[in-house]
Amino acid sequence: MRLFHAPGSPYARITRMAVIELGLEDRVAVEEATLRDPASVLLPFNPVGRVPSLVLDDGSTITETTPVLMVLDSLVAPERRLLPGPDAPRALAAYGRVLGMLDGIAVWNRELRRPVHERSPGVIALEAVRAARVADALDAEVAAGGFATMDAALLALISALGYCARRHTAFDWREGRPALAALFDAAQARPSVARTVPPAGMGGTAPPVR
Ligand SMILES: N[C@@H](CCC(=O)N[C@@H](CS)C(=O)NCC(=O)O)C(=O)O
Repeated sequence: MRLFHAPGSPYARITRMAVIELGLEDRVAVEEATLRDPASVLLPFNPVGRVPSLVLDDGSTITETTPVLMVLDSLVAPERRLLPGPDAPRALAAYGRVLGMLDGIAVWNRELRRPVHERSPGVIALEAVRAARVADALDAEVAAGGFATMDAALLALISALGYCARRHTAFDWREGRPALAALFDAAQARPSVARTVPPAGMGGTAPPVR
């Protein structure tokens, strides 16, 4: 299998961390692709052109983070799987919340990558408030003992916060959220986290957004 990613993508990072956590590095080749590039190696496999994209041995290409995680989980024993199911509603709710926060942060970041005169102050304000509101809730959940298990919710949270730390510094998520900060700092020693740290800066391989 081939997992296409971009080093700065927080969504792809979730799946790259999953490959390492699940011990699948000998079965999944992790390959870099350029984004918003008509010559990208990704486009023949995925016309959407987004990462993560997982190309299976039968030629199917699985896109979007959660379906990719479903396939990766299917390769390991049930007790090792990362995606929570409906039998674990708290973990499933946590995963959804983090993905929702990340979606909002991605919209916010996209605005900041536009030329200043093309930015929407309204969208930026809305997403800044949304991100702060979710981060406050997540900080309370962590303080109450949440996110204590290695699962997709924790990987998504570490990836979202790591994205802000390295590529979306407009969001000072640490301020007033000590539980989140402690969780994030403690996670940095895990090989899956340490080996997938995104490059600093907003640009990456993608051209500016218009
Ligand atoms: N909802 C998607 C989001 C994936 C996504 O937005 N990936 C970005 C990188 S962080 C991308 O590939 N962007 C390229 C583009 O928009 O053309 C998922 O869950 O995987």
